[in-house]
Amino acid sequence: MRQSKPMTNIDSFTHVRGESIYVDDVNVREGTGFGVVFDAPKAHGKIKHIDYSEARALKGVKRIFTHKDIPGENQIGGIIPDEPLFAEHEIHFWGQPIALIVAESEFIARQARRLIKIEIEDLPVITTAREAKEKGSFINDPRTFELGNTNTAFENCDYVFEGECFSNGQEHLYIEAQGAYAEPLENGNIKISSSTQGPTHVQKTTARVLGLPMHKIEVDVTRLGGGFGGKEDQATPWGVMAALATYHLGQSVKLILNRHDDLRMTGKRHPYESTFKIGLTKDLNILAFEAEFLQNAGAAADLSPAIAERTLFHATNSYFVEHVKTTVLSCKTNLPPNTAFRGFGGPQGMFVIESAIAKAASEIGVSPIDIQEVNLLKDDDVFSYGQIATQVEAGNSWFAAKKEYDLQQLIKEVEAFNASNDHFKKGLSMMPVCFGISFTNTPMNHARALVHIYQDGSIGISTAAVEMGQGVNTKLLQIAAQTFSVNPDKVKIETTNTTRIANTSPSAASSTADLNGKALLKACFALLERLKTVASEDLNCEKDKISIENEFVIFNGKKTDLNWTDLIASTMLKRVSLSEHAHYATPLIHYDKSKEKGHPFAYHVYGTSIFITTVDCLRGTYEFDTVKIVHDYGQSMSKGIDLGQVEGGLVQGIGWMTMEEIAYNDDGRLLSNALSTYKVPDIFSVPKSIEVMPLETLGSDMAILKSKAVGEPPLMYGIGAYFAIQNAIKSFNPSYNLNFHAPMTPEKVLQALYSD
Ligand code: LUZ
Ligand code: MOS
Repeated sequence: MRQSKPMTNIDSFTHVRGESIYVDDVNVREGTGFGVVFDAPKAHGKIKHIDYSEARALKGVKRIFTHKDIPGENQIGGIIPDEPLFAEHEIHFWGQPIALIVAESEFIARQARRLIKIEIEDLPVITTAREAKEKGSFINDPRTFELGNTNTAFENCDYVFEGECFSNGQEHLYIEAQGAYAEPLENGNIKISSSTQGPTHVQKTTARVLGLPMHKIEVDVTRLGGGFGGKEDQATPWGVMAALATYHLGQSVKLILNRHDDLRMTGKRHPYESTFKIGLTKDLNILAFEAEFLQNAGAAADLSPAIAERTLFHATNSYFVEHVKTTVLSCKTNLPPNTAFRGFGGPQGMFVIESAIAKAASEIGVSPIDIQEVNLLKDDDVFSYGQIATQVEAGNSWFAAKKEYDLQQLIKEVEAFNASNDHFKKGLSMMPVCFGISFTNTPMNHARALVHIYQDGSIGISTAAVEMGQGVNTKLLQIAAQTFSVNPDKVKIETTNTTRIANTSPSAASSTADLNGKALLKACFALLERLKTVASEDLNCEKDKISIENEFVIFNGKKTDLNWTDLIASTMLKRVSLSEHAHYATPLIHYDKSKEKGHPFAYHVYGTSIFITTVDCLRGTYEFDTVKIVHDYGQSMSKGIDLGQVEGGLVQGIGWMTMEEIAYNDDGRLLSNALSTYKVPDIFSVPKSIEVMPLETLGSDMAILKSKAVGEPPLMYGIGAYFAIQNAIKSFNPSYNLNFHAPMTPEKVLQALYSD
């Protein structure tokens, strides 16, 4: 295989020129209707009456669709069927869709929305997970992972500490809001262009709501302006609504949410309220760990059960703990159904054990770093879910970070700074990360790829991978170009389309490049075999000494006269297929939910970050001087793209831990409902320096070209931000009582600086 030259992201050119196509850029047909969703103006209640008459009478309104217009099932719930597309008699969250107004323009549809009158009889509103637990309001049954016996283990501990922990939700804030465009095809077929991570989910749910077979619905995705999990399941309703209107009107319908509607109607990362108990021996070995996670699921299941599961999978992060008992409860509240968000419950789990370690360190009078280091996972250790750890890079990344970044020197500098500054204090923290790669739901771990070599030698590739800015299309293109050893400009990545690649898993779980890339690799190898057969016939030589390099056939190490274009033409003339559709399913993985044991992950990704922050102790503001990371890329196939994922994930994680504060009032209304009231990291709040050192490793055979999944793991480096700030506070105010209530906003920092 030809050595890869570093490739720039293939979307760079159209991105910077503003020529990239998103859903809102799809050419609309004449007569297209424009949709606006009418949503619940209360968080919980009975619908007494809705008067659509004035809205219907507005000039330019085509039609208003409600649950009564649904020919199939009014149901969009994936894991649990508990979520209607349109509310019927009750509403369960503020922003829940009740109707779709379709008009000649979006402006008219918005005007019509203001003319709808609704009467609601209020019902009690639950906004927090704890309150839901007290009232017995749950999505499903709790899950518990157990290893060893925590009861007896705590008795053998020299130290036992308990505490509480809260982490807030997080808005995805994809730059491109949710949206879809549906158009009628012949015979009642419908095509949906969707901004979704899961085209099959949109297709399947549309078929269910319309009462049609799946083959009548085609879903096409060019690219997304960001997803971050927010479009894994929650891109679906908008596609379904647009298709429903198209079904009735026989016309195209476009539905693009504006930012306010999107913020109000869609779910976010799950807030978690948790309690922990940690037991250590004198030599700081964590012998036992218990946690109860209360997940604020919102008003319907959505992906909450799967997210809850991943919390348990990551509850001990990068550490080996001999005795573990962790329980998660998905609590049903009157918030929009919370959903997938980069890390998928993993970050929420890891924040709790890091909090437990911080608390233990503070009580014992050691550095958290001492506890973290003693407990790092090693080869052959067992996770609480039964998987045996192999090719563990926890210690390697940790000690590499310590050595390469000279931790002792960094600590000295922080101490020296703090000794000589009264109003600014620095804080340092370390954060190891271990993240499991695979959908935790084993049956989802498969993918297909379709490769056409056209008769002129150019190549078209279809997979289930959805490009959402993460660079997966660049990786796929690179895989094909490298495998065939052709110039990358011979290869085109087609849109993601359910008629070319069916029954797909969403682009999620950091697994998109692995699953689709492996399927693509199989398809390319199959074609390459055929091409070599043809070449051996044409050159009259042995096939096993043939290779293709730089668009020429090589025989026995020597370049022949037969080039790629001629070889393809010859293959075509010989009536040998130039197309291949290949399937890949992750080998070895399995999981038994009845025992909560198995081997759910293909492999784990590891890494370690070091944070240094400076807190302004008059204002409570902070900046990050530096974040230094050692990251386990395996053998990175695309260094620029992978670095982009690490930097982006890190900053998103810092945002979650420090400044992004979602607020609902007691009535369940979103207060942080605009970008003026919800603060995300900008260029001024990113660390002054970010250094990322690749760990020298072999990578995993289960990773595409040994290049490990990189989408989600780096987000969890951001958890270090919380503890770095906390350490700075502690050096200003030694009587500060550690608490674990993220995000650590400047307001909270200020309170902590002057608390006693
Ligand atoms: N989505 C999903 C995910 O459906 N299952 C998963 O395990 C997962 N993990 C991370 C992110 N998205
Ligand atoms: Mo996901 S959180 O859509 O990988």
